[in-house]
Amino acid sequence: MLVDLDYFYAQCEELRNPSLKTKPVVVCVYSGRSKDSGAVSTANYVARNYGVKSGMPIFLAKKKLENVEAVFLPVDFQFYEEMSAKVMGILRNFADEFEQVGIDEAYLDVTRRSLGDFGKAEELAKMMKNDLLLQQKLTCSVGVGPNKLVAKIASDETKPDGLTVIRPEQASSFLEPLLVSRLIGVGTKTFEKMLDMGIKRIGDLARHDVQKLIAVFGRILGTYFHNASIGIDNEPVKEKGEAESISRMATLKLDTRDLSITLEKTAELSNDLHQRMLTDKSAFQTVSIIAITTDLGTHTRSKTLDKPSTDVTLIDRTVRELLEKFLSESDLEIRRVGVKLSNFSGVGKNQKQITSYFQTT
Ligand code: DGT
Ligand code: CA
Repeated sequence: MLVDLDYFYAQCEELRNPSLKTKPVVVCVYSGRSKDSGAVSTANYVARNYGVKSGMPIFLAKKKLENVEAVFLPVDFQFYEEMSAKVMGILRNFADEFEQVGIDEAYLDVTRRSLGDFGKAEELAKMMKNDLLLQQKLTCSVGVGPNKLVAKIASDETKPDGLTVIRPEQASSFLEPLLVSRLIGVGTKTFEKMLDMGIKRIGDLARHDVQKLIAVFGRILGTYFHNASIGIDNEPVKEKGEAESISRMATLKLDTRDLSITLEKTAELSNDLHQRMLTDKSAFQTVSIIAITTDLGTHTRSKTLDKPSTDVTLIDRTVRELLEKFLSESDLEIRRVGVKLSNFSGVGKNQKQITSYFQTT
């Protein structure tokens, strides 16, 4: 089962202000460069009816909602993370195995508790949707299928507040008419390439010779596309451990051994990491630098502090110390530099982290 919360950030906003429900609501990531610069993170379905979409520039969303009483709000990750943690706590109770993906999605393996019966799995999905609505006043869209791949695509079939059940014997006929771009791994470029090969729908992909797919996409991807097209997927639902570390890397403008040039770059990286850490409400105890030298060698130096910290100046001080040490031990020039924080503790440690949209590396 794949559970995907509907218009998640905007639904969270409606939750704390129910009067928004009837209005177009647009949640924005403001870049701060000018008043309306930035992008739409998500919008409720009222706003979507006017053509507003995730990723769209804010000024364009405003244009689409001209003369309409629309509400534009800045993102409040902390609130969405709190809601997400509550939701995931409820969903977990319905699964034999549980795997959260991103802030508002999770896979639930319900094979054992439904005894492999799709009718029972459907009942379970209805109960889960009901619990979520009663306890958190949130709606979601659910796909039930023989594996993760089919469940995920099924969850996108009916939105919002949908439930689509695809039994094993229905999987290939369900997939057949859908565009190949519905498959994970088929982005714009791959889609264009497939169109050139005469492959538009998943059924076309299924009929395409697997050896030809391998010739074009390589063995791993070619085999994956072939299996996916006929609904085969053996990936287990499994709990992902917490990220043990977070890191940021950047390429220097010039290869260098200059400490201040390198520190200028690492300061940007540590700022970014610090922001991310505050969102996770966690504290680091180990700081590392990663230096990729002109010979493409990777060198790491680490220091573990006496106690956990959330202090960005302490990151910078430790990075300086480690860089000085590295430069004194090596005579190579640095091409790419990175900062890594690890050994986390803190209240957010068991919370899942923000989706990859917001990660810069
Ligand atoms: P849905 O599932 O179609 O009803 O709508 P959402 O809004 O839940 O979309 P989903 O599941 O793809 O993404 C979950 C959250 O991630 C969403 O509420 C806001 C954020 N997000 C999604 N796409 C983008 C994007 O293109 N840019 C930014 N900044 N955030 C995004
Ligand atoms: Ca969603």
